[in-house]
Amino acid sequence: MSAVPLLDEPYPLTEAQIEQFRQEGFLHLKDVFNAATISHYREHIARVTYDNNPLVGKDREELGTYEKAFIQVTNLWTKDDVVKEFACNKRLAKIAADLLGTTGIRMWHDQGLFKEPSGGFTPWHVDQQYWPMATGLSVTAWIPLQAVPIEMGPLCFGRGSHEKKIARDMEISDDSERYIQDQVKKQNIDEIQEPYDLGDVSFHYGWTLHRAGPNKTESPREVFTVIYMDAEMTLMEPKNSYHQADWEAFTPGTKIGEVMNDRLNPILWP
Ligand SMILES: O=C(O)CCC(=O)C(=O)O
Repeated sequence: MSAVPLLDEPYPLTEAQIEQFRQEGFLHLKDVFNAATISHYREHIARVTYDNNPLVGKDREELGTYEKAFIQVTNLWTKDDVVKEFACNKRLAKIAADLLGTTGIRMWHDQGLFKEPSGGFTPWHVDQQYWPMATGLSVTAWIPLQAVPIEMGPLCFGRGSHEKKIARDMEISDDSERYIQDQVKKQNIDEIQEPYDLGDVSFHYGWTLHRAGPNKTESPREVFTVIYMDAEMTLMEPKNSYHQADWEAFTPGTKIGEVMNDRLNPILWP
């Protein structure tokens, strides 16, 4: 079976699923891709991720909690045309538009997030504290390239936490893990952690609290993510050094107050 045509076919969402996403801040979807599609693109995503592994040559003992969590490579779509085909697929971009309720969707960036067999936990955090975006209309698609049982470190979400304004200025670290875990308990936020079957994809807002456990298996947890934003998203004035760094990395040609119409932010839907 050819993998490619499935990439652009719509995956219809029900009103109930859209409502659930907006209330809970995340949504876990089944059978978004078939095994042939994932295995075709996995090979290319894995090659580009390992070829650009920033941890090569580093002493594992010297790494901080965040670096121990995974190999992280961004903007794979700019490094390989086959990965670009997958990262720019219309199926996920249309789901992002339906969930955010926007007429158009742009790429913010993509990532390979590979938790090695020894990979540690991913501390609690919110993504959008890193991004100089003027509104909260951003969403990440988390796409496992193999099934992810609990012992491999799937994502865990704080239900409804995108509305709570917790730790919105905390970088991902041991401190964010401690502080957010404490707030999750104090504020009775449900922690939702589920295994992923091959073909599952989850979506979470940029302001949803999330973490992941360590990878206790003998195999790498290979995950690709695509981060989407409203096609009308404008660049806000940077409020921290991460905003400044991500401005330079992910939308360098955009000026403050402008729509992020950089060559790195193509419109993916419609
Ligand atoms: O894959 C992980 O362990 C963390 C991923 C994450 O934080 C994200 O995709 O926003």
